Amino acid sequence: MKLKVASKILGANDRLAEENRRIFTESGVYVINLMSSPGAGKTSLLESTIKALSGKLKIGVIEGDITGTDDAARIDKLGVPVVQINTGGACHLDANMIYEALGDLDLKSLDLLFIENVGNLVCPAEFKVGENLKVMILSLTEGHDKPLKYPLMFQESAALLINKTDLKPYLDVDVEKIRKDALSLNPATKIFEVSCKTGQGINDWTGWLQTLTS
Ligand SMILES: Nc1nc2c(ncn2[C@@H]2O[C@H](COP(=O)(O)OP(=O)(O)OP(=O)(O)O)[C@@H](O)[C@H]2O)c(=O)[nH]1
Ligand SMILES: [Mg+2]
Ligand SMILES: [Zn+2]
Repeated sequence: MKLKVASKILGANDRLAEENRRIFTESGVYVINLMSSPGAGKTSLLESTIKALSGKLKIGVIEGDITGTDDAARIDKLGVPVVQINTGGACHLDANMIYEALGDLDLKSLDLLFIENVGNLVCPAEFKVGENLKVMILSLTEGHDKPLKYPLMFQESAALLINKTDLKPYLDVDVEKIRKDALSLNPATKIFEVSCKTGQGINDWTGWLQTLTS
């Protein structure tokens, strides 16, 4: 009985995600659902990406947080359209939350929309929101054991950004193991080693984004 209820709820979410997908396609906007643990660098990556693609792609952002507007304020400073969703306790975004935010964005004016999910390495990967792709960040400070402990997000993501590479000299972390385990879970995943602090690797990432949206 309990399993039946859970699958019904997911079914309803999937249907609404399809509706969001239809709206995005009609508007000609490419949508990326960006996921990671709290603090891995989602907003920092968006800041670096927006700066690097300024004048090349028109970017918008939906920020998801349990509470507060700090992340939206960071994006707003860069002059990019942004909507903040507060989930009021929920630890992931779902399709309905995104649907309700869409009225506050001029989708037709955008090439690329990022949805920054709530910081959480587990359930954001379970919910479609209408995105073209899911992308995740793992920062080096989280450790090399994460792909095998939290496999779903690695399986679901078309790209994995390994962030905070500037901290490598200070950490006992095996980057090759992260790569190997992530590829064993999802052989098609694209891996980028980046530092949002130094800018290392950001051009490879934004180059890939441009191929997706061209
Ligand atoms: N050393 C270093 N610090 C980084 C890097 N990227 C992000 N940070 C720092 O990590 C902290 C968290 O970064 P955010 O971008 O806010 O992380 P987030 O994933 O958006 O966090 P939540 O939205 O709270 O889940 C900040 O203090 C950043 O300055 C990096 O490449 N190197
Ligand atoms: Mg953030
Ligand atoms: Zn959740």
